[in-house]
Amino acid sequence: MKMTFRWYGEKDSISLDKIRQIPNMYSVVTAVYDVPVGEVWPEENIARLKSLCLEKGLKMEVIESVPVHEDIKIGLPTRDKYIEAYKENIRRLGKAGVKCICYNFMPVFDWTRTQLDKVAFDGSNSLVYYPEQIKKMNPLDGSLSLPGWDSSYKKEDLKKLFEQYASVDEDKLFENLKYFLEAVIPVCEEYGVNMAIHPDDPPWPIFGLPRIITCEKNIDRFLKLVDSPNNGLTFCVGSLGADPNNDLVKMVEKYVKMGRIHFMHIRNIKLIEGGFEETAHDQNYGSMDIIGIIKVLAENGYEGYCRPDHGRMIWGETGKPGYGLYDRALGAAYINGVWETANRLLK
Ligand code: DNO
Repeated sequence: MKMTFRWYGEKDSISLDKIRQIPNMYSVVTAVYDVPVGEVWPEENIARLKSLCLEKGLKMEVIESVPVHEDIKIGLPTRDKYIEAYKENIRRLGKAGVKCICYNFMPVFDWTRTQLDKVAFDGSNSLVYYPEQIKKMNPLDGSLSLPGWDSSYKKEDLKKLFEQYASVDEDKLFENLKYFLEAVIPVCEEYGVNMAIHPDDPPWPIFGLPRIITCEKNIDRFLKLVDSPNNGLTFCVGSLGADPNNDLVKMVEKYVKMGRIHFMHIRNIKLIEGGFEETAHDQNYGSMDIIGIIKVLAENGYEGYCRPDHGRMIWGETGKPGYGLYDRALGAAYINGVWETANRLLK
């Protein structure tokens, strides 16, 4: 398993100098952030990111994300031009040594939380999803701003998008995903890049928009859309784990045996009725069987990438919600410890 850390590029307040000091750090997970969704990333931007990483002894083998344009998800005729641009991005990234691209197929909204700074018993704060809060949220009234959301949307754009999605149900979304994968996976095969879809977070429909990467049945369906090893998963524990019906240890075991997990996002959440609170990564802080998951990865010789996912804000740190340095570094250290122990016990 290769340990990685998300880095938001040169504008990130967390420097590569800090990231490289986290034990066992292998690669950054980054992206070209200043190009609009659907456009081709300039080769010099990719090369610059890579050389900044290499200077610090870090690789740049994982990209999160190359975002998928909404026209592709909706299935508009204009999707073909965005798919061509996506293919070109895969080629350019593959040539630059990128091995894994994390992306998602969630309509309009990426990860969704109802509060970003819920104070916990120990004075730390973290992201939460409370059902009573989500009921009061209306994305169309223009008042919402959350870190996972594309803030460039104006109220009118959102309204239009919701109208366009009115005819897109789960089956249609699957169909559009298949169309996209059939075009991009051959390029991935040629350039040695793995596509790793990120599950929907949370794994249920929000604001009336469909969500499909939510459970074992749907992931099975997804993997068959294009049955290639390059068509795989980002197995995000906190996303899939928000639905208590998902048996994560069983799912990880199944998909790692199939060679279809390319990237692990590991974090813990505490489940509450209809929602969850993000916690420290450690097993006993939340409801996820973090140890059980890492154990099956070890037993199956997992060689893909892993990153500590969202951290809490601790020690007075402020910054991008979920993406501070300290708690994610503690998360990486915890994951390293469990991973090393699991491997030692196998010998
Ligand atoms: C949240 C992240 C997601 C993820 C995208 C991938 O913290 O895990 O925003 O990057 O869904 O496209």
